[in-house]
Amino acid sequence: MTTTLDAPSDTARNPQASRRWPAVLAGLAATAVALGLSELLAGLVGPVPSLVYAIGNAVVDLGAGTPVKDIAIALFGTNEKTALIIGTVVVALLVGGGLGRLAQRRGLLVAGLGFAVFGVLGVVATTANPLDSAVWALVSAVLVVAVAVGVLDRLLGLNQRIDAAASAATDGADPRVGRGRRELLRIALGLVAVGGVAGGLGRSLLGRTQTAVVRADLVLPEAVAAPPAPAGAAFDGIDGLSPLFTPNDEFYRIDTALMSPVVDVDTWTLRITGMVGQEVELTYDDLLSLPQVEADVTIACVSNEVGGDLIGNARWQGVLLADVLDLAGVDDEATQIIGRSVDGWTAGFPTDIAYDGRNAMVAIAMNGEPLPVDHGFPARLIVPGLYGYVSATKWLEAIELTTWEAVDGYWIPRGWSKEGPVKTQSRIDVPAPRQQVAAGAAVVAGVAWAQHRGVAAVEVSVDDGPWQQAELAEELSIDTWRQWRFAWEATPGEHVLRVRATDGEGMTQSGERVPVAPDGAEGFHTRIVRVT
Ligand SMILES: Nc1nc2c(c(=O)[nH]1)N[C@H]1C(S)=C(S)[C@@H](COP(=O)(O)O)O[C@H]1N2
Ligand SMILES: [Mo]
Repeated sequence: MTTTLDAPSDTARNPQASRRWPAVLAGLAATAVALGLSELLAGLVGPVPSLVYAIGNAVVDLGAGTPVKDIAIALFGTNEKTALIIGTVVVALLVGGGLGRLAQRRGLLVAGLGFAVFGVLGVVATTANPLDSAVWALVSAVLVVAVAVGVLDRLLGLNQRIDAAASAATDGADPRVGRGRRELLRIALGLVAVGGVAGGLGRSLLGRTQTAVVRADLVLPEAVAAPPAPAGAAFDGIDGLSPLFTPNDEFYRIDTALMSPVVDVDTWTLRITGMVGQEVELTYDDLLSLPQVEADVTIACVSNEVGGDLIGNARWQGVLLADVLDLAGVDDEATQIIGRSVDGWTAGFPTDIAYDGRNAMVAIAMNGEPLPVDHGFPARLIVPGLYGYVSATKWLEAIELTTWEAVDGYWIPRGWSKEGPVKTQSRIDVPAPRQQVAAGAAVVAGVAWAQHRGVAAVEVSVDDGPWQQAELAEELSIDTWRQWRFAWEATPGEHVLRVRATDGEGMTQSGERVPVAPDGAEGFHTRIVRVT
C-alpha cells in the first residue's frame, strides 16, 4: 500500500517536488467530512434540509423531460434515486479533490471560494423546495463550508511540513518523510470514513423521522364499503400471477421527490381555491368526518412500458372529489382541476371528470391502512381512468380550480400529453421470463386493464397463430385490472406468446409499437418461452 506513495519515477525525477496526491486527497477528505456533517445536521436538527438531497432534487427538476432522465431510468430503474444521490456525492468528492489541488497551487482562499460556491448551490437548491427552510440551509451551509476549509487547511499544513522535510533532506530519502506521508494518508482516509459514517447516520435518522409519523396511531373512519371482491375475481393457484390487490409494500412508486415529504397531520390542511364560490380549508379531521367511500382502482404510470410493472391495484378509501369541491362551489367556467402537492408538484385534469359519476376521490387510505408516506400521506387524488401524472397528486395540499388553458401540470411542459387517459393494455405474468415450461398442459396467465371502460376480452396468440380467447376472471370493477388465463398445450421447442385485450367499448389493442412518451405505450406484450 505504501509503495505506490513513493513512485520511483517521481522520486527520481524530482525528489523535492511537492506531491499532487496529498493535496487532492486532502480536498476529498475535507469534502467527505463536510458532506457527512451536512447529512448528520439534517438528520439531527429537524428543520435543517439535506444539502445533498436539495442538489439531487435540483438535478431531477433540471433533468425531468430530457433524455438524461430517460437514460437514468433505463440504467437504474426504480433505483434511479439512490443512483442520483450516489452520483451527487461522487461528483462532489471529485470536485473537492480538485479544490484540494487548487488550494495547494493557488492558496486556501481560492479553494475556500470554491467550497463556498458549493454551499451557495446547496442553499439555492433548497429554495426550490417550499418544504425546506432556506435560513436553516444557510446556517448549515456556512457551518459545513467552514469545516471543509478548516479540515483542508490542517491537512495541507501537515503536507507542507512533510514537503519541507523532503526538500531539506539531501538525498530525498529522509525516513520521516515516508512516515509523514503515510500518516497523512491514514488521517485523510480516516476522515473520509468519519464523513461516511456521519452521512450514513444522518441518512438513517432522516429515514426514521420519515416512518415515525403519527400515521401509526390514526384510526380510519368507517367507509361506505365497496362490495367485497367477488370470489371469482381472482384465480387461485397460479404461481406468479399478479394478485388482484397489490400489497402496499409492493406497490410501484413514481414521483419526483428524492425523499417523500413527511407531513404533520396536526398542522396540514387541504385548501380548495381558485375559481370557486368561497375558498375552503379542511383539516385532516375535517376530511375524516366527511362521508367516506371505498373504491377499487388500478392506477398506472404513463411511463409503464408494454409488459412493465408501473401499475398496481388497491382498495382506496376517501371522500369523493365532487363532495369536496361542492363545499367550495365550483364556478361554471372552471374547466380544469389542479392538484398541488406540499412539495410543489402539480397535475391537472378536466373538471367534468370529477362530476361524471366515476369514483374520483381525495384518498386517505390504501388497502385498509392510512396512506403510506411513499404513496401520499396524508391525502392524495385518485382518478379512475387517468394516468398518475395528470391526476394522482400525492401529499395533496391544494385543489385549484382554473381553466384548461391557464395552467399546465408539472409534466406537460416537459413533453408529455396534456390529456392522459389510460390506454387499454394486457400483460403476460405466467410463464415468467426465462421460466422453463414442461411440454403438455400449461397455463398462460396475466392481467389486462382499460380503466373506466372495463376489459371485455383477452386473446392469446401462439407463434403468430390465430387469436384465441383467454378465460377472464370475474370483473372487480371497470376501474381495475382483470386477471385472465389460457390453457396451452405446450410442445417442445421455442414459442412466442402474445396477448391483446379488448375494452368495454369494443376497442381492441393494436399491435403497433408506440413508445411511452408522450401519452403511454402501445403494443402487444410478447413472451418467448422454451418448452422442454
Ligand atoms: N406529489 C406528487 N404526486 C405524484 C407524483 C409526483 O411526482 N409528485 N407522480 C405521479 C405519478 S407520475 C404517478 S404514476 C403516481 C404514482 O403513484 P404511486 O407512487 O402511489 O404508485 O403518482 C403521481 N403523483
Ligand atoms: Mo407516472
